[in-house]
Amino acid sequence: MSRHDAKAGGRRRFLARGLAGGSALLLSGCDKLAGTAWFSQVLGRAGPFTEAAQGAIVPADALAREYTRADIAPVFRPNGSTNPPDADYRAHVVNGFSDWRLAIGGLVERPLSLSLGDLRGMPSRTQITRHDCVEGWSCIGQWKGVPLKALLLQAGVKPQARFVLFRCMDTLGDARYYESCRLVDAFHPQTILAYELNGQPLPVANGAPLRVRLERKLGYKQAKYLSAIELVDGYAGIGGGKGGYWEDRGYDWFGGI
Ligand SMILES: Nc1nc2c(c(=O)[nH]1)N[C@H]1C(S)=C(S)[C@@H](COP(=O)(O)O)O[C@H]1N2
Ligand SMILES: [Mo]
Repeated sequence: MSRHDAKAGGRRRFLARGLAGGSALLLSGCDKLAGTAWFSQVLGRAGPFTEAAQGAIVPADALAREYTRADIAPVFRPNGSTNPPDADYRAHVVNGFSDWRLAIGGLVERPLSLSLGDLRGMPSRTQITRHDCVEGWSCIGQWKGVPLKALLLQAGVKPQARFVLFRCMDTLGDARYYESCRLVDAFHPQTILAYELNGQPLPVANGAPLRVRLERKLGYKQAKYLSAIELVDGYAGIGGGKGGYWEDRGYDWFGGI
């Protein structure tokens, strides 16, 4: 088996396990499609799915697979920043996040400032999903949080807005972490701002007090330590201009799985 074939097989398995409901159907579909030249090229990509590649195969509102309680890993492996050194973040840890607020602003009709209590008081969604890090590991955990859609509807997204930007409180190396996604990903039913992991308040190592879950995307898109959400019409002027901390360092912006 050539290196290309091995990669293609990996991508097929990745795809087959990724989607709710139609897994078997998708698997056979992929097996068939794998014989065609264009699809082999897609499968043979070294990186994650780009927007065009994923869009050609599955609709934007397709659900990520959800698992059962028996599948939950005993410890959800932390990665990247696990104990941010930033002074403002340390102060939040010391006072149990009681002064912390999530700001929602930018291109919205009604900017919001929400405490953890405000968020916990809103209708929630709980989901058991698999997190896939590009470094080559996966972990299944149960997340509880507020659907981002509900917050965006409350804030009122202005027509010029095209992307949702996530601001984080941790400095990793020389820059603060940040991320962004399309509006269609932000409105996806499984996109939540999680304040609980496996039935407990979100641990510091996994992004306390609030982190994003974008279940159709790779690990680096799951921004931890949120401080603000901004609706923007582009991200070229933000950070290194590529839409995220790891994107500025060469990773694909779409990061689809
Ligand atoms: N703010 C922030 N978010 C982040 C990171 C980070 O370093 N800082 N690392 C990313 C990466 S690469 C992964 S795999 C996941 C890890 O989440 P976990 O610590 O809950 O496993 O968070 C992502 N979100
Ligand atoms: Mo990651």
